[in-house]
Amino acid sequence: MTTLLDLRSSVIEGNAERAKTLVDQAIKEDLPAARILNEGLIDGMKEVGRLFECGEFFVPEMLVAGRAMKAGLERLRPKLAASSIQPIGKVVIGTVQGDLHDIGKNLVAMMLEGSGFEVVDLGVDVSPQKYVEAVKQHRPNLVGLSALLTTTMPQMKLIIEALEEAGLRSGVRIMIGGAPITAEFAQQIRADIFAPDAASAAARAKQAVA
Ligand code: B1M
Repeated sequence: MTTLLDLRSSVIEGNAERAKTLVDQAIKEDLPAARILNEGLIDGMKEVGRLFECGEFFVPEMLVAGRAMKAGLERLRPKLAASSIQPIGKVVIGTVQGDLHDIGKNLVAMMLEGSGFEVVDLGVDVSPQKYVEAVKQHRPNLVGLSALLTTTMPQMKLIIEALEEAGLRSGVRIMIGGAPITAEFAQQIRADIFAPDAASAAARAKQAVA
């Protein structure tokens, strides 16, 4: 499918305007949102990661590719969220302290919205204290933690401990994810749910509140 291949290239080239236009075009062609997401946007970003790993791309290229992916995702948001009616639960989500990666987290947030959750997005670089305050304020069913760096993974444990110390742990389910996160790690730090991608994050969150 040419549109999806062009969309993938627009992410790799970091062309945000073209990414938006191509998402619009794919929607007009009636392509399913999941294909636009997976074969266009996510595949493009995977290639960017590969090019970075083999030294062909550097941080600036990753950054512009990230912006193009975000621009495309924003365009796709209404289609991803189209199925939601009444909120089935509330999620507080963020990227942990020290970590600025937010594309995967945004995608998870959109899929959760699309599955009917009310989502409170705390953004990136979120401290344990900020999570504690957000849980007190919003009383969510679920707390979502995202980390993309091996150096920021330990923050997840600190957040869980902070929620325990504040007496809030038993009232929420904690879901974690991000490229370096595994089910074993989730078990080690006593998170309740691990999800390897946005689609399973939404499915597991739904199971958790059922
Ligand atoms: Co960064 N970066 N980066 N980066 N970057 C990675 C993560 C890296 C793997 C690249 C590499 O070396 N191959 C590497 C980490 C290595 C490691 O720790 N082992 C890396 C590095 C080293 C860095 C810097 C340190 C580089 C530097 O400055 N020298 C720096 C750190 C900055 C910081 O955070 N403090 C840095 C910076 C950046 C940019 C700012 C340039 C940019 C981020 C832009 C942005 O997010 N707004 C960036 C990017 C774009 C990447 C790569 C290329 C792509 C990440 C991405 O968006 N993927 C990435 C390489 C890679 O992943 N292959 C890389 C697409 C996204 C849809 O997937 O985020 O995995 P992902 O999310 C998935 C799942 O993981 C899961 O669902 C999502 C959708 O399916 N998921 C969850 C995510 N969160 C979840 C939460 C859940 C459940 C599932 O529940 C709550």
